[in-house]
Amino acid sequence: MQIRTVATTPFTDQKPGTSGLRKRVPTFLQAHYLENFVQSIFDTISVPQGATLVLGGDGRYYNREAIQIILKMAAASGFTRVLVGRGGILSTPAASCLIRKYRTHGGIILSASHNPGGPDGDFGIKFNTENGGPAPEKITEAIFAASKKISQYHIADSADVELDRTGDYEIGEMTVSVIDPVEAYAELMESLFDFAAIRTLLKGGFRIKFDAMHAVTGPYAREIFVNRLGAPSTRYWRSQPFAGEGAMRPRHGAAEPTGAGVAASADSVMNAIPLPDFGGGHPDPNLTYAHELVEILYGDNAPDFGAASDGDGDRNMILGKHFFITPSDSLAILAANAHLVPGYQQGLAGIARSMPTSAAADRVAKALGIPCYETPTGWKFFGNLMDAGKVTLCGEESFGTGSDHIREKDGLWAVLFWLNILAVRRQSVEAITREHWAQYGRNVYSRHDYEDIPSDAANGVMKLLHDSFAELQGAQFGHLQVKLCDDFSYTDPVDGSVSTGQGVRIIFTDGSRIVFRLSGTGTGGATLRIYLESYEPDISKHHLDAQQSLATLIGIALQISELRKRTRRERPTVIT
Ligand code: VG1
Ligand code: CO
Repeated sequence: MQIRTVATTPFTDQKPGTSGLRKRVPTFLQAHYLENFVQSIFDTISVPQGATLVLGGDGRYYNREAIQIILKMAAASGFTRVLVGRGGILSTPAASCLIRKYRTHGGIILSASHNPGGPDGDFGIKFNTENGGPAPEKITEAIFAASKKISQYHIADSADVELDRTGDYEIGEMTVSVIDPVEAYAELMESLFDFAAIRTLLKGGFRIKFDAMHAVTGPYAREIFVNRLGAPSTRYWRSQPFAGEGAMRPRHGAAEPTGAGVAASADSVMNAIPLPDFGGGHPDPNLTYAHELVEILYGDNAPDFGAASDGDGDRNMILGKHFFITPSDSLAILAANAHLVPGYQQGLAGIARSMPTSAAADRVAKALGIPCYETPTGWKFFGNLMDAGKVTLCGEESFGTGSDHIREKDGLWAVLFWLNILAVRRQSVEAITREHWAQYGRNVYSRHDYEDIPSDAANGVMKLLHDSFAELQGAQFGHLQVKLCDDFSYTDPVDGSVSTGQGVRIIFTDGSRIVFRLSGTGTGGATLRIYLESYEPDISKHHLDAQQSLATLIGIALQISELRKRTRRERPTVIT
């Protein structure tokens, strides 16, 4: 095998954000752009002898081409084997599962998660370390540093590998093992949850609807819900899941129903075929972008349970019949009911949540007598806590929930966790949530996103807030008084590393909070997120709409940030 060394010059913008490097597709299509970043990863992790790499992505536009390039670069950088999902497909949680199962030297996941795909959409790449989790900041910073001084990369001169058929292929000395992307992950799920109980629940007429949003979870959901759990499906899905574009169309050429057809159909999994542009959708499982599912769950003859996942399968949205659960509440409810689930019956070591996530989980941790950790935004901060055995469950307000079964958040895992609880408790999603609030009180919560605003305006808002810290301290707004305002910083209790600038917090004496943060996953302009939380112990007020209950806090947030004036936006792009 011939290895080519190619001279290159650095790009200055390859700084990984909250979750890897994300850019518009045309940026990634520039000559050497992907290669530079991949070489920077390999140079940073210094590939040991005999090392294996996991490789796959969410199937978005440029996934396959990028995989061929990375395979040839892995061969040139001394890997012995690469495990790649058939068709180039691996969900983020499945990649984490494989890294751990086969003890590989980490993995590369190609995804821009919930960002839209297609030729004008986004592409992304992230590196996960040997524990299966996203590379910690010290590694992403080293990769960025390497990318700024790179002068050459190495790539094998070889033919493309057949990605659509499982089996072993050679690139020089390196073996490429094309494996089933679902099998190991589905087995892990069966080891954690009571599949027999869930099967009985579904057989008894409990109706579910899972929206894969034409993203990576389609093949996983079909295998788990339909093939293994017996959820109804009008069509036959081959047990061999996704094997590349077109290879998994339903039998008899039956097209998947769309629009009203989806609602009426008895299919438990909708939008189940991964498409390179996600069918033109925005694969973000929230009330705005997963509106098709929301309409079904809030419509006539609604199913009992609805769920959706994002582009790469690590997020989840949970809905009951005419009912929405915030991800913060979902984390707390899973924790409070974990003893009902086989994989967690031995108890929880602790819980961790990202700073902007509501304190609902803290109340459960307190009741269980276990610690609750507050980390910066991004799953990479949970890894050390899980590796050290300090926490079992983790969650973020951004529809991310997971546990120490892997080192990523895990969308389908959260759905199965809920189904397992429902199979045992035999109550509705709404009844379980209301009972939870009655016991612990309700942490009323909402997030307002102002997407794609000019960076200057966004930075101006953040600067204004910083400059106002002294003035805000102790300030009175109606019946609310500011107890503390700061920019959140975190000292990792395991390795002592410090992360600063993680979001402006304004905490009131009654425990209410406003948090301001700039997104680290966007690719155009800036996205400003405002997180709002107040605590309502009074059960007679639990039925109130969150926006109504939070109106005072929303007003304060707009006032102190001068947001409307500075961004000229009258309202948020997305409210969750
Ligand atoms: C967002 C979420 C964060 C999540 C991150 C990656 O980051 O807020 O909670 O960990 O996305 O999730 P930001 O910086 O845009 O707020 V994923 O599913 O996009 O990998
Ligand atoms: Co994601």
